Amino acid sequence: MQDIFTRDDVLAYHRKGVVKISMDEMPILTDLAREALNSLQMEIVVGKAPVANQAPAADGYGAGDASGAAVPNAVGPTAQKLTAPTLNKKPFRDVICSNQKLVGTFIGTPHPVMTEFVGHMGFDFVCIDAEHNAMHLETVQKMLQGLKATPTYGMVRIPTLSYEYVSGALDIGADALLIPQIRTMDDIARLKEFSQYPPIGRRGCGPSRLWDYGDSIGQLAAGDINYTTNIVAQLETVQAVEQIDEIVKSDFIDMFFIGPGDLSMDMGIFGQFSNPKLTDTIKMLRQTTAAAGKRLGLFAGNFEAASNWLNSGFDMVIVNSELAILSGAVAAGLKKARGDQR
Ligand code: 3PY
Ligand code: MG
Repeated sequence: MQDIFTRDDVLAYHRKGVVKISMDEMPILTDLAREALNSLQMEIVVGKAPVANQAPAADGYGAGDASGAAVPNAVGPTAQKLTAPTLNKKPFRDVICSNQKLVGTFIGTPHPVMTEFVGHMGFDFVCIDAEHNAMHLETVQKMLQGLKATPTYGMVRIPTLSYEYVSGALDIGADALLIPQIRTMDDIARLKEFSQYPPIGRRGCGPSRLWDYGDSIGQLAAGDINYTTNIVAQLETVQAVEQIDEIVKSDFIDMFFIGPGDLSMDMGIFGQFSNPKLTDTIKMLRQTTAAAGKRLGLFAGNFEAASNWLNSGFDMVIVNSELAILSGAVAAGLKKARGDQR
């Protein structure tokens, strides 16, 4: 009798870095198993699979080649792709660097229930905002864990440009980092150093959540070593705007993101979102980033503004925050319930 192969069976092989599952005869696949095989780019091979695709040694590295050197367990298309943080999702790199327009929202509530809840609402990603809320990396990690069971990606806005936050937030499995308050080329150089593995930068590697606590760290040797590192840099200071021609040349930055609140404040016109000084600057930033082949996102106060920005050529919007959306919905609902009497 044929075996029945479930999604859990696929995931168990995936966790071990197996790309081609070798079986004596083709099992009966459940719909979810078929879906998981497709999304993880895995396949079932009837007969013997190549040695390199067999289950790894328990230490997360293969037994070694003839010279005794350790070889990574997984080779092939999924070798560069993450397991823990992006389970059942394609790597965020394939999304953020594609032509897909992205819609997200900031998360200000420091709890995994909120990311889990919002993660099922249909946003492409949420941005856990550790710049403006009281949450440190332990909390952010739990929030990313809450998101794991959802189809939504997890970006993290770190509070300061430091080795601890950049490397730490990547290690706990952020699909992308949003970096606020970039001002100088020195900031860009430090960001590069902190976020990229050698020889490009000096980020250390370790058995973090990003690498399944060590189980999949062998993948680091199997392809583009910085494949999982997605960096979005904010343009929200006058200094950064003045140096935009240099800043856009940063090849390790995957997308830029305008913060109109801070930018307007730095320009001395805080909150004047229709002021031509601000709107002309935003236009110039769109043109300059586009000419450099860079993607550009922008903060939107509400869904209508988000739709306008996307229709006018922006690649990504972060629509306010989950708390602001809740607040707006409650205000509108109460007004309706009370017949607009107050
Ligand atoms: C700003 O408007 O300053 C922002 O950072 C929005 O995210
Ligand atoms: Mg800002």
